[in-house]
Amino acid sequence: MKTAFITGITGQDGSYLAEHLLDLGYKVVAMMRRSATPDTSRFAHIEDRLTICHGDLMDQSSLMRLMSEHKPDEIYNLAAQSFVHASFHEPIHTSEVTGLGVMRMLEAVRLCAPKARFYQASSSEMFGDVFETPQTETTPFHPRSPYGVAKVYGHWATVNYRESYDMFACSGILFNHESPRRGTEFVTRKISDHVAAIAFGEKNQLALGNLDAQRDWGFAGDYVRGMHLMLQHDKADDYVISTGTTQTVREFCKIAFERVGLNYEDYVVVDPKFFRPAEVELLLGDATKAKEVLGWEPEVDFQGLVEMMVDADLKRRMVMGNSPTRGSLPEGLV
Ligand code: NAP
Ligand code: G4F
Repeated sequence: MKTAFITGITGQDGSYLAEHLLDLGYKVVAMMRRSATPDTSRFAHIEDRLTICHGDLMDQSSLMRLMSEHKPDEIYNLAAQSFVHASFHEPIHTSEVTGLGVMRMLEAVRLCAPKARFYQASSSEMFGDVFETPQTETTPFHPRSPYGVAKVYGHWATVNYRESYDMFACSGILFNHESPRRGTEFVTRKISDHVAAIAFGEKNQLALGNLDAQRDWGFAGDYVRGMHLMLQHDKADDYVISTGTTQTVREFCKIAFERVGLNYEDYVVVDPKFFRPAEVELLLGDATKAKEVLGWEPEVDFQGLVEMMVDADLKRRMVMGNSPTRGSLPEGLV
């Protein structure tokens, strides 16, 4: 039985990847950092099948200890300070975790588990002020946030360790991917949760920032399959994972509100406090390489993703015995 080691198990992707690897028969060792208020809710349904361990991307010795102890076959480095907006307020912390944290992981792997295959969670945010559209593995980077800068560092550290030490190290350049388990600070989940709250009469308004930003949004459950496929190939490489379609935040709002029979224009207001010092205006990925080399394809489209997220936030309220006071429930949920 192969052992996979995941950092970032409390996050969105950690939970989907752990599920996928357990289904494939892996032993899954998953790392959490110490917290006074640990939140295991995203993986509670599979917790008894995981081996949970404690470590922190800020602490080199913990990473080396865990690599020596578990000697994993595959390592998925998903942990990061991943919220772009917060990276403007906490640029040093973001650089430490999201940038230097990757180097700490690579050193731990090089010294304590050099035969392991390593996956780095790189990001389309690295393209930033894009040089070309669509973006591919060869598009130059121009990051627009401390988060993006830190991800570029982590990406090149991964490439450098592959070239310097012959390590099997892959960088997955993943475009935005969402799900009902997405944090509510990110725009898609903020919208889906507010749509449900508005339908149930808990809220009257949704305040957002830049409605014209365009993103290539996919489903997290599809994207973790891509991570795993990268580590199964006979050659370590870098891959874009994306849907090849792009929509605005406004379009996300429109479909999400339509799902409950409401018009987004009646509820959405723009609040400049959600604007960023520098914005990434347009992301659109070309995942041809992942399709041709790995056989990876997304299964959930944009409309399906929005509806899945809104429905989940509606259902969460319905099981608590609450009833909607505005609009109408989607047919399948009535
Ligand atoms: P997420 O939900 O924000 O999860 C981040 C994880 O990192 C959490 O488990 C968090 O733990 C952990 N973490 C933060 N600081 C840590 C530290 N110092 N030591 C150990 N763990 C730490 O992010 P996600 O959406 O699942 O994304 C997974 C990865 O993919 C991230 O690296 C993200 O930057 C990257 N990525 C995401 C997307 C996307 O659209 N989702 C796209 C491209 C790349 P706590 O719960 O303790 O905070
Ligand atoms: O949902 P977001 O915060 O995601 P963003 O900045 O694209 O970053 C996400 O995707 C990256 C991949 O490209 C990941 F690497 C990163 O870890 C993260 O998962 O914002 C999306 C867009 C932005 O243009 C933002 O300005 O939505 C715009 N937006 C408009 N109003 C808002 C809001 N974003 C947030 N979070 N909150 C708003 O009220």
